[in-house]
Amino acid sequence: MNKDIFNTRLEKIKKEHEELVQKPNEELFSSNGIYCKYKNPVLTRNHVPLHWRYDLNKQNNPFLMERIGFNAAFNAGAIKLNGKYLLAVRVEGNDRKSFFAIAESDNGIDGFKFWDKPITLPQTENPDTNVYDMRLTQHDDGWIYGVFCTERKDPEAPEGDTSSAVAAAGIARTKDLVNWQRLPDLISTTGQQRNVVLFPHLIEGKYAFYTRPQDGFIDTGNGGGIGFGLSDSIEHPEVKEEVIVDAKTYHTIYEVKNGLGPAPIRTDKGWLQLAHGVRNTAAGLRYTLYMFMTDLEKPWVITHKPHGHFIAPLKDERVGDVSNVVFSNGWIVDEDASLPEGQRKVFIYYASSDTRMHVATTTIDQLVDYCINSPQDQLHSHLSVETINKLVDQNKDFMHLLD
Ligand code: M1P
Repeated sequence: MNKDIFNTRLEKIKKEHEELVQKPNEELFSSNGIYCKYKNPVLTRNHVPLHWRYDLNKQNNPFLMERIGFNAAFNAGAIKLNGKYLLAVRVEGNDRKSFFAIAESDNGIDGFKFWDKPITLPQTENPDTNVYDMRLTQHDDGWIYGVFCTERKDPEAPEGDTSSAVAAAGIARTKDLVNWQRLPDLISTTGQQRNVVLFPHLIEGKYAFYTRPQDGFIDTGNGGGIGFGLSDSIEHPEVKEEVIVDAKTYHTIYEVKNGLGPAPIRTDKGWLQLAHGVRNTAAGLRYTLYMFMTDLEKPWVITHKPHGHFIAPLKDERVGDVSNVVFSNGWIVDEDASLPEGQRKVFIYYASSDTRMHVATTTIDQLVDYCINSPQDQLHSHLSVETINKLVDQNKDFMHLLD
């Protein structure tokens, strides 16, 4: 009897998992023309390999029950390596601990499959309680760096406070995403850090980091804004001074806080930057993605910044563990994709509501056009109306196109 349960369940579980992993994705029509979203998420908790979840020995597990449960697969770093699209996924167990695992696809839009085992991340002398949101940077020095948030209980927390935590930027490096070397956590003088991103080149001979200084674990307090600072060394990373690249600002989509997404993409017009912005609402925090461009020589200076959000949570994306959130820390510029000469495809990987991963595709040309030609946020309603009216006037001679 138990043997039947085991075998019946095994066949069903295997079939469902295989169908999910093999499910073809479908590009959706984009009315904004800036990027295309896709019908299915590229990764969910159900993609987690069966051999991480079930004890497959019938003797030990006659009911074929899940022994280890997984809650979410989200906030993935991304890189293309040896012709494969790879995501360094934040996988979260039912125990709330997240860790990193690599998922691989041949085309970047479907067929993502986890490698055999999660990443074994070496520890510093102060072990991480939780790790998440790895940004991958292919650096000129030949290493691939993973910069992530490491969270530990606040040693200053008063007795009975079992929630207060300290966030810092952990750093590890690898050549193959399998074997990782852990470096010390980034030291910064501006409080806690999350959303830290390593810039791919040295600046003035130093390692450069985008940062997000914050006073507390959740609240950025007097800190906040996307910062930028230099470190003499990567083996002893320390940023002594941070300049603010993009400050949090009243009545914007990044009023409460913001943070850089993946490492920026170089174009001949400047660095393309993707970030998340957070605002408060009666229904809680709302996270959207926005873009800006920075100067080629001074990647801490913004040159263009379209108004408002670039990607917002829509439909099913709006609901999950932490609802009304989109978050991105990974994108891939595809040098090999079959586009007309000179055009490069971009795969933007984003998570919705701290639950699952999606992809959106576009090109460098579209993103540059979007950044340069979209109006800026003028910070007042009447100026937004002026901006709209300017477009309406410009369209005067073309209105017949809408007949
Ligand atoms: O829950 C939404 C996001 O919250 C944090 O981001 P930030 O530090 O900008 O508030 C992170 O925990 C992130 O992982 C999460 O998606």
